[in-house]
Amino acid sequence: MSTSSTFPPPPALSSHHSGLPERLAEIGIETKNRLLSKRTLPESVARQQNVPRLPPDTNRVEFDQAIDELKQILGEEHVAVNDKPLVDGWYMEHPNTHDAFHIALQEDLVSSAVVYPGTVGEVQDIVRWANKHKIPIYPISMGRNIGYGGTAPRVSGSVVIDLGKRMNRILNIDAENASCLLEPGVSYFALYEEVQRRKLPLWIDTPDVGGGSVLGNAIDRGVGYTPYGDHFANHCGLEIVLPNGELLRTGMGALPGKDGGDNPTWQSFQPAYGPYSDGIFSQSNFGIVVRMGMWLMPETGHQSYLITFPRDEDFPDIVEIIRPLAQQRILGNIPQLRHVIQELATTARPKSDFYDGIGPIPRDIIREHASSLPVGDVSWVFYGTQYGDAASIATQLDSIRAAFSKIAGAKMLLPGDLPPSHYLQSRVSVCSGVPVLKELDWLNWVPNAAHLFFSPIVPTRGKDAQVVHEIVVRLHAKYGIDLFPTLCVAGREMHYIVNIVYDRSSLDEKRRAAVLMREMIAETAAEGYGEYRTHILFADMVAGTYNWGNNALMRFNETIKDALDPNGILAPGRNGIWPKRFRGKGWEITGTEVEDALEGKGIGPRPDL
Ligand code: EUG
Repeated sequence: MSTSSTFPPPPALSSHHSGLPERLAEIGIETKNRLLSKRTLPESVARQQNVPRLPPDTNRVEFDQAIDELKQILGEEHVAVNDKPLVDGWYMEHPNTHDAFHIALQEDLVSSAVVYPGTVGEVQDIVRWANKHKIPIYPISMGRNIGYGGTAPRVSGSVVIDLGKRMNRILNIDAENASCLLEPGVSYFALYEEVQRRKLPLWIDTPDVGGGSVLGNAIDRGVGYTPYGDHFANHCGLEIVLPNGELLRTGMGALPGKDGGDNPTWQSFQPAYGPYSDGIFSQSNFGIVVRMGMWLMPETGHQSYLITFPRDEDFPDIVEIIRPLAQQRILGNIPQLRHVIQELATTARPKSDFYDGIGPIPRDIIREHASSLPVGDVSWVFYGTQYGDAASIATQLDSIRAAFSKIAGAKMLLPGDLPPSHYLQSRVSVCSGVPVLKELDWLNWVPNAAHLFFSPIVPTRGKDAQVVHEIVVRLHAKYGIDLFPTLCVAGREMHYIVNIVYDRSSLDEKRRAAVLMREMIAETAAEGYGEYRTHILFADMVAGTYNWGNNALMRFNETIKDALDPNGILAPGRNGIWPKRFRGKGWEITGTEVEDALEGKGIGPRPDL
């Protein structure tokens, strides 16, 4: 592998809140060079649409005036108009101007400006400014909601509030309570390093890649892979700027601490008294979360492993075996079940190394190459981790081995059975709370790779899993797209994550990815399955599937939205929730709008274009 530094090294955590820790510096250079050296797109192209893209219902004079006022409030240097060329960058150097993994045109989801508050008070000032000028604002914590929209506002011309750049303090780590209190700009990388620096016997919980915001991921209900992997379930206490500029603390934080201090149980008890309000501030546009408490896990022994299964048809049986193991909590974490195609992709080698034909890589070609890879010619690969002391782990592994041995040919491998470069070694880190970059390797599959997640929730039951799997397989084949399934399986449901990897330089690949998403959302919904999270461009469609009782849920959400945000300034359209000002005026994406945008028709009504 070449490590020649053709590109400047990624930013370091020591100088950038969103940077890479020193321990990953070398890997960061390799990852970046590998990804960027395969790029055929130029770093940027001239923008075709109005620059800057103005907020809706305003003109250039009003916009400039409003921006001048914002600069007076925050300081000139903390407001940047988005008028430069758009640069997609890569994971560690992502833009805050647009969606780096654009699925429509690069310019179809852009901000007018970005603002960098340094304090909670400044976030409140920005919200009041937005209400005064009726300019939509779109908060991001760090902007690494990759595959779900990144930093892009749903309404182009919104002013992005980049919270993380200047609000990135770890406000507290309480080693006795095993909890922390964080600002939006604290990444998994940063939190991990600080816990190590303080030599605390605590784990953090990280998703597959470690650059994201701990706070942002939790309020988007992301997952990780230690026993504390349900991030929203392990948060404790929020501080929120409401759309009218007021400040709210939820949970025990609503009870003032002694002498004006924080409540001593703010990070200890989640719901406190009265309605449990935190939920409505996750995956919503009802408030800007500026502080979050998070539980940390006492460190323990751990053992990662994989289990291979020989046949594609083993899939429903594997799911049936996982269910009781997960319900009994014999499985230590949320395991991942992947298809063997990902053994190829996680080598970081391009698809063209394996197959230079047109269309998806055929099953027999996957088989042929898998045969020479460490796991061999198998079909499904289960990645699990067990926790506790050595004797307990040994007992757990015996139970798990025995359960899966009902599938003929199932085989368990431990990290010592596999080479240092194998993907399982990175699972050892992730599943013990050590954030890494490894998962990005499969973005080398095609040049200019971007990815988009399809994320339905499916019962942990063989026949349900099979229904969704068949829809997904058939539609991927129909649109000629390689299928990368990663199933995060719990005792009663699984997140059936499909990673659609496409070449950003190809309008045709983008179109097929968009149609594939649209049809998968519709077909799975018709069978009763729905997504837990989605890209901003598919939010209306997904929200639209949760329509029981004449859209009772959306009408409830709209009632809350209109009460809290009468001017409709906060992240309009996020998670499919449109404030009154925008509803029914051509913003909702319910049909072929994304595909149409690829023909230059834009997203939403665009009188300014
Ligand atoms: C993954 C898992 C997710 C998600 C996006 C990606 C895993 C990728 C469980 O949720 O939303 C390897």
